[in-house]
Amino acid sequence: MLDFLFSGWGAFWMTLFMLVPFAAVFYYILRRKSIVDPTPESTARAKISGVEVGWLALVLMVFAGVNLASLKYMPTLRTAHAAMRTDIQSVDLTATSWSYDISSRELQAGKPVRFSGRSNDTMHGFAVYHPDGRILFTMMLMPGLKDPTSLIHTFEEPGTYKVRCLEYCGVAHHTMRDELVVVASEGSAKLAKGDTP
Ligand SMILES: [Cu+2]
Repeated sequence: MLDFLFSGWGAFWMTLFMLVPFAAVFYYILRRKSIVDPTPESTARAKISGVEVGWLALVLMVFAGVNLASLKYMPTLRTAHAAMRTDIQSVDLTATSWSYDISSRELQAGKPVRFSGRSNDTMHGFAVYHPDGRILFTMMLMPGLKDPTSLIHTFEEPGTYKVRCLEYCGVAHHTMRDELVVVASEGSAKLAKGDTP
């Protein structure tokens, strides 16, 4: 069931479903004012402004609350935190039609990786997929930039992560693939063997 919600059609039906309450309220007001009682509104002005202020306050509170609660999920903040760590791994990559030159294809889980990418000829992408098929992130590599495009990501689990180009770059674009192998970090490997940390 949950898997369906994360598919394209799932998202489509969920969006439609979320519009149902709005449609119902809209219909209710329309019907009340055009069929049940078409006379001018009898509610006192003062009462309406009180309701409006309360409503506005509620909306602002929800807005501020949701934003504050979701701050920690912002990629920029995660990146800033990861960039401060001293055990960061660096990977330089260069895209040339239709392959990648990657400085290291073996990475450790649990330690941030800074990907710095360039393109030698045209626009390329560098998208990394979790072994279960989820896309983790994608980078857009533009040719002719002075500095590399960079992004920091921390792999949580060991496994083979597929890389694909997600920017159309010519006739062999679909063959532009690679792989990264994420291994358990030295620290976690010790723990797995049952040693004390
Ligand atoms: Cu491509």
